[in-house]
Amino acid sequence: MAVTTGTTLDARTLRADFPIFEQLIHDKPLAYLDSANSSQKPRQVIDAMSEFYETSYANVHRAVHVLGERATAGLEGAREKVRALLNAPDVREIVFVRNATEALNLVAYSWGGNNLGPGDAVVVTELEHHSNFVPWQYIAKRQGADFVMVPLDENNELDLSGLDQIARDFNVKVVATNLVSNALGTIHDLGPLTRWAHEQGAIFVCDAAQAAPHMRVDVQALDCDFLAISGHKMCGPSGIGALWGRASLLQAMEPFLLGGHMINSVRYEKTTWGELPHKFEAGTSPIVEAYGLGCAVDYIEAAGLDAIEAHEHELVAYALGRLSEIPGITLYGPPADRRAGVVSFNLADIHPHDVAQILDRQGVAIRAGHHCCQPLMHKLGVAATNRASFYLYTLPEEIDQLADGLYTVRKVFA
Ligand code: C6P
Repeated sequence: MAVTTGTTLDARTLRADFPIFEQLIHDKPLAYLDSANSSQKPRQVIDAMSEFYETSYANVHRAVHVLGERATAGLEGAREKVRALLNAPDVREIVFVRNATEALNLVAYSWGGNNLGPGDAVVVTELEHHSNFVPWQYIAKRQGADFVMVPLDENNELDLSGLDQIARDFNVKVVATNLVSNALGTIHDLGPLTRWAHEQGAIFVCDAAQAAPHMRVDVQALDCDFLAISGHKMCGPSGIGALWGRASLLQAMEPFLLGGHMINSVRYEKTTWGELPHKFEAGTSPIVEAYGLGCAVDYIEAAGLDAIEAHEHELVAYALGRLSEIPGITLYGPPADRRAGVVSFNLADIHPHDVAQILDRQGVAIRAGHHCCQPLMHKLGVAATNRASFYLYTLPEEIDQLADGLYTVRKVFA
C-alpha cells in the first residue's frame, strides 16, 4: 500500500493507487471533481475484491464448508472494521444495507412506522439530501405526524433560533440531519441540535454519507441514535452501505425487509426474528461488496482521516481563491475552514448542465444539477448549481484545470 499513516497526506502518491487516472478523457488528463457523487476506487480495493471472488467466495452464514466459512469471516471482518471506523460500542449495531438511502429508509419505516403518530413531529433541515428528507416526509404523513423543517438563515447556515417555538408547538420524536452537506460542503456543529433533540425525548438521526469519507466520525462523540453511510463515496464499491443504530433501539424495532436469514424460527402460526444485526439483513448479503467496504476502510484509515480532512481544507481554500477570480461566478457555502471538499457555484446565467458539458470536453468531471437538494435550491433561488468535489487523490492542478475550463465556458458563451 502506498499510503502511510500520519497527519499529512501525499495525494500524488495516493493517486497512483487509482487506475482510473491512467487514462485520458477527450485526450486530456482526467480532473475528477465529482467524488461527493461517488469516489474512485484504489487498486487495493479492486484487487482484494477480485481475489476474494477467486479464492473465498460462497454464500455466508449458511454453509459449513471452507469457502462458506471464509466468506463469512470476510463479511464479518468488514463489519468489525466499520464498527471501529465509527467507534460504535457493539459490532451487532452495524447493519449492512445497499447505501445511505436504504439505511435512512430502514429507520424511517421501522422506527417511524411504530413510533410516530398524530401529535408527533419529525424535524429535518432545509439542506437535507432527499434521502434524509423524503422518507421522513413520507412516513410522517403516513403516520399522521407533523413534518417540520429547520430553515437556513441568510448565510445558508442552519437557523436554530426557532427551536424553542418548535418545542412548544410539537411533540418532537425525530430530528434528522446531515453532518456534512453534499450541496454546500458545510460541516455542521451538530452538538446544539443533538442536545435539543434529546431534551425533547427525540431520537437523533445523522446522515453521514458525506462525512464518513472525509473526516473522523464517532457515533459516541456525536451522541446520535442512528447514523448512515455509503461505501461508494469512501473508496469502496457501490451496493454497500451501513446503518449504525443503538442496540436498544434496533432491538425494539420491527424488521424492515422480511424473508431468508432474518428469522429465528418460522411456523405457520408465528415467525420470530433473528438477533442483531441479522434481523435487518434479509436475503443473501452483498458479500463481496461488504468485504470491499472493509478494504476501503483499511485504505482510508491508512491514509489517515485527519490528513484527508486537512488535505480537503487546503484544496477548498485554493479552489475558492481560484474560482472567486472568475468574472460572473457565484459561490455558495461557508468559508473553507468549515467545509468538506465541496465547492458549489454558478457562472453568470449559464445553465449548469452547459457548464458541465463544456468542462467534460476538457477532461473535467463535475456534477451539475439540484444534487438531490431541491428545498435548498429553492432557498438559493436557483434550479441547479455546478459542484466540484474533492477527495484524497485530488491535486491542485485539477482545480487549475477546472478554473481554466470555466474561462473557456465564458468564452463559448460570450
Ligand atoms: N449524494 C451527491 O452527488 P446513496 O445514493 O444512498 O449512496 O447516498 C445518498 C445520500 C445521502 N445523503 C447525502 C448527504 C448524500 O450526499 C447522498 C448522495 C450524491 O451528492 C448523489 S445525489
